[in-house]
Amino acid sequence: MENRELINKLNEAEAVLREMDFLQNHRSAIQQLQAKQQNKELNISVVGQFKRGKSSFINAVLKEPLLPVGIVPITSVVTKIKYGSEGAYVHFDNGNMEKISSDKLVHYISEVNNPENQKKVDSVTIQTKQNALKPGTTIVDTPGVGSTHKHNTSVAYSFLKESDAVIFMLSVDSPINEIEETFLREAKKSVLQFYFAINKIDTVSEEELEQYLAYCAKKLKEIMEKDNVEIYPVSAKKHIGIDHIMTAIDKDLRDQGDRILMESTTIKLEEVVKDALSRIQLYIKAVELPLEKLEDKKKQLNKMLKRLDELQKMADLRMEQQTETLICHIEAELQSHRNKAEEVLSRRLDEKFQENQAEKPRQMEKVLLSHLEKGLTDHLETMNETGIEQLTEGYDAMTTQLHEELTVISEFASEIVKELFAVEITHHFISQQVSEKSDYYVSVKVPKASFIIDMNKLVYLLPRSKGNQLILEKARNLLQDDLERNQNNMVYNCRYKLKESLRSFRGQLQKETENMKDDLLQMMERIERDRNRTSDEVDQTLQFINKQMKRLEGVRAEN
Ligand SMILES: Nc1nc2c(ncn2[C@@H]2O[C@H](COP(=O)(O)OP(=O)(O)OP(=O)(O)O)[C@@H](O)[C@H]2O)c(=O)[nH]1
Ligand SMILES: [Mg+2]
Repeated sequence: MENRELINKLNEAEAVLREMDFLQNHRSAIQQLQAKQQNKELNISVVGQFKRGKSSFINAVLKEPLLPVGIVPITSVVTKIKYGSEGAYVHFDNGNMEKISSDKLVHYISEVNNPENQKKVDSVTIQTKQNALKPGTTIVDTPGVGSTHKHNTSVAYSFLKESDAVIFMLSVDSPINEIEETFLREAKKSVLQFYFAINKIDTVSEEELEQYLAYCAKKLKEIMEKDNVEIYPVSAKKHIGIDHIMTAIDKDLRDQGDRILMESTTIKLEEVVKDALSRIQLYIKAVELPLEKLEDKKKQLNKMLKRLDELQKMADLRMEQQTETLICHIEAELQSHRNKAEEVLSRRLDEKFQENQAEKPRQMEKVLLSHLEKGLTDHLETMNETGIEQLTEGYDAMTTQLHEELTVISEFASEIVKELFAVEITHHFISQQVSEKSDYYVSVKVPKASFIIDMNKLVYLLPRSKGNQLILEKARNLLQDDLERNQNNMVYNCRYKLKESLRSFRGQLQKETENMKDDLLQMMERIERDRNRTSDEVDQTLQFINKQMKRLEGVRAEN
């Protein structure tokens, strides 16, 4: 398709949508595409799971530490870096814009300073004269997907729709996981041009890197359904490989920039038009229904929406039950470890006691305590690892289930529409899974065991056998107390982490179902409003909408 032709299609789609008041979101999506196409603006987004080094990578490209980086999820808003006279601008959700100095960036971009994007920032734009950037090309830092900060994931997912090329950031310290796979599968629906960067190569040997690259190539070809994928090993920290990937991207943009932009715009135009058409079809079907039938459908819809509420409540309840079961399981597992530790360590204390009976109480105390300390530390570490393992497994199972529940609910909603009006509408769900051990920010800590035996000084003055006996008893008590205290602590931490996750799952589940319900109800309301007009008016509206639909179908057919 020629560029001119694409611009004509965009104009045609915009003109059609302009006349349809219930499709104004679709219209503004088209307007954005028009502006990008006209100004030849290309967005290259750096995307991937959190902490893979996306912001560090952009800093390395720009050769200056412009963006905040860190070991916890950092980037919380989309940050666009373009060529232009130096300056940083914050764009707020309400349309306002504020110029800020670059040392203030962190106040808006970072999760810590702007948690859950409380400051309601839509995006931040940084202009720089850095020659790594060509005019018209915007490199975009996006929040990482998959962390417990769910809003970061949604922001990254929605920005895919504005991306023309994607630098997908992976890192040698982790195999490609489900979060990344799901994200990639979604990304390839909206973006055609991919560059895979494998970061942090400074942390592995050449041999390990070879292995990792071979693994990645195989896995990525499978996910992308391609015979070949281009992979670029880099170290953002040590500035290795940055020029290589950027030169490749530059060359592609120089040689094929127009084609990349056109193809990308074509995909996006198709997505918007397809969605708009399904909504028009639904509208027409509903308007054409005889009034009593429409009443009937409305009743059915309300009934089904109630069922949607029930589904949500059931999912919610299941999650809660699962959390409780998991905690009980972890508790039991820790208890059995604790019993074993107590048995083993008591026996060891007894043995040491026997061996050192001839020693003075002070020496006996030293021997017993040093054995106790070592033994306790080992056992507590094992207990802690077991706890984390169980938690990770259980958490994994829970998130997988949540995703399944969400899919069921979403399919149910689509079914409602299909059954009532015979129109396909898809509700898009973001699937997330937090599965890595390193993802536990509320870590299960091993509290230092306290090894001070509060011995009455008199014990040292008692006859050797009596004094030693007392010291053994104290050491045994200490062993029990310490195991108990630590076990309680570990269970408490697991419970806390799980409850927090449950709270955030719930929020998401509720939000998604509410959105879906609102969407359906609004549609229905509108149809009802139109139905209250005279039949002539309705006929006219229908004729008009049918005409508009044909025009929109025309835009689609030639794509
Ligand atoms: N060793 C090593 N560490 C790196 C490299 N690149 C980034 N890091 C470290 O990885 C951590 C995460 O880096 P960021 O750049 O903040 O990662 P991000 O992907 O932008 O993270 P989010 O914004 O939370 O999604 C930081 O501690 C960086 O110092 C690298 O090439 N080598
Ligand atoms: Mg970042």
